[in-house]
Amino acid sequence: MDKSIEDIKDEALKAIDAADDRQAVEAVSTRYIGRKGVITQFLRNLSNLPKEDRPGAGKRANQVKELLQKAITDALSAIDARAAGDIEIDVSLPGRSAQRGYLHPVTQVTHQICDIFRRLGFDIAEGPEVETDYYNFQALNFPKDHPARDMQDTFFVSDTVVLRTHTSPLQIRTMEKYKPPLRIIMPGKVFRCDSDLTHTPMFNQVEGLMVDEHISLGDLKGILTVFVHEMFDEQTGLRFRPSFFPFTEPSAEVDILCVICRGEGCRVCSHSGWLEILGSGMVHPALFENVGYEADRYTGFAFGMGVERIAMLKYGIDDIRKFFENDMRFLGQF
Ligand code: 2NM
Repeated sequence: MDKSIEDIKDEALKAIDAADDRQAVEAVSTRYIGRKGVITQFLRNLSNLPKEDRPGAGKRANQVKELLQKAITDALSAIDARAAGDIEIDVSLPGRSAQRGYLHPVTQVTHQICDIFRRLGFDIAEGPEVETDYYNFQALNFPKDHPARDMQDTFFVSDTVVLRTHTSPLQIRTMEKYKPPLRIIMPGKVFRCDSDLTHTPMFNQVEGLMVDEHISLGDLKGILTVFVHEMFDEQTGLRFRPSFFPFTEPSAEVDILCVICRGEGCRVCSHSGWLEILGSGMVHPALFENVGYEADRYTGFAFGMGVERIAMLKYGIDDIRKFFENDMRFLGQF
């Protein structure tokens, strides 16, 4: 026997230490603890030793084999860890940027609308999306046989409970709770059984209400003119067109000069030069009776608009359903 087991151990450990990649470590492993390796050879040659020395030397050889096995495993893990570490500290790689969240365009436009009215002294009110027939229709002067109540337009939860078709029920609830003067604005989801290019079964509305003594159609026109100029721009003309709503008398729809052609006539405005953006009117005295206001003392105006429609006009979008498809390439543009 030319080398002692301790010499073999020291030599192997040195070789493992010097090996700086997986291939080198594996070569050391094969050379020392492989099937034809130095230790196997050493064990085979035990018979050359004096009989009494054999068990001790055999035991020691197996201990050294185990020790080398562990040193090799450790060396391999260290090499792997170093490789992983190299990637983490590669300062030449571009940084991983976190994606920043943003508000849905309909939410942004809702905020813009509410901000304009807040500056005009309106308070924000919010309320239930499931309403009774009384608040959604009856108190608002919709007669029992009004077509809006029809199954085709309204989602019924039961005979007397509906998904609100507008946010107006909240105006009744607010008037029941507070005396005039009142200036409130109500953003929220509303539901109508309807679906095409310009209608979805759920959409967002903002309605407003102002009640006091001596409120006139002039106040309605003034407030809505300021709103249009702030929401679009000062050059956006508007017109009030007579209309009908059960809860207002007189009623008017408000059109703005087409944002695309500025009145020349184009596809977007169906060659009329005008775009309808909201409905409005003077609150019907029947509503004041229903909430216990003195109908001969107070007057008020109210209006309602669809937020998606305003957003479509503002950004030139032709299909309302784009707002609800959640395609980030579309939503990310706002
Ligand atoms: C509209 C058009 C006209 C309206 C009326 C009221 C209430 F309850 F205060 F009388 N709220 N909203 C109203 C009036 C809504 O939306 C097109």
